Amino acid sequence: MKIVGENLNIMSNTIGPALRGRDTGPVQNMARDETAAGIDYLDLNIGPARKAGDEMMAWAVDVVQKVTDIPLSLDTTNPIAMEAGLKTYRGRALVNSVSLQPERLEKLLPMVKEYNAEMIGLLWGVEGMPRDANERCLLAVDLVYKANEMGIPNEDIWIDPIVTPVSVEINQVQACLEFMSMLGDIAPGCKSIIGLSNVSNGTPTHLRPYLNRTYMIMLMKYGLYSAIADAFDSELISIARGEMPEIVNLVHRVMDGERPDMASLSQQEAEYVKTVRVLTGESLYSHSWLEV
Ligand code: THG
Repeated sequence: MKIVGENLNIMSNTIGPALRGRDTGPVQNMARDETAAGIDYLDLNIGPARKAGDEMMAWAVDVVQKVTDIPLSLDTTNPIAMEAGLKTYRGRALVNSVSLQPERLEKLLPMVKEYNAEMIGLLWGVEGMPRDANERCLLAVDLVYKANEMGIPNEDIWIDPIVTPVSVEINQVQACLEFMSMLGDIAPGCKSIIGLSNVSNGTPTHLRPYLNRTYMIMLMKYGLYSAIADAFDSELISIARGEMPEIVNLVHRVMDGERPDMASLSQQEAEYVKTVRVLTGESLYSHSWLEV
């Protein structure tokens, strides 16, 4: 599995001011540290960037590509900033992201083609957030068709079903799992990607990695290709690299209905099992789910 490092983002307390103040040091240090952590892509997230977004993105791409060779995912909702980033970047970018709103499609699909980029197809429709797996399928088919019409092949499209916090709506957490199990049939050859940390938004910081790691393993059962995730969660990176097959296997067995004897498990195994039960909806989410 591929990990796209999420840490270079404008919401961060150190990176936000550095991006706005064009302060090279913190931005390049973060790019170096994420690269050293072993990620596969680096998400460069400047947000909506309404004010001079094009200058900010061009500057950020320039300073980041001086210190790392890993491919960049350009993350902004501002199409002018996106184009400035594509112009500046020497590599093959991942455009993050193209949703189904007509004005975004019209601007971004030709850009993906012109700059020979790859794209994240975000399943956000004209009416907003899809409500279940079926609505996600309809949006995915529509988006892939429109990208194909523009000459963008399935292999260059990474579908993002939009992950939402477990503390908000457990049905949406399951809808993404169900959608992932159908994606191969409805859009053969397309890749998949999720914003993994979204699932633990609103959860106490020290508990977030449990939800993130377990949900990634659950999605891997259905062939998840990549996740935008915390580059500094070393256990998560190990899982993505296939270095923790026993834990992956345990999570998948519990998803299939196996009920292991909790007393026979290590603490680590027990934590994964409890977390699967929260994410399948079998146990109710509360901040103390690991203790019960
Ligand atoms: N899909 C796609 N792109 C995305 C998302 C997605 N880009 C943005 C986001 N979602 C993924 N990136 C992040 C980045 C940081 C966090 C969550 C998702 C995060 N940060 C901590 C916080 O806010 O508490 C810490 C911030 C910090 O670094 O200080 O949770 O879904 N295509």
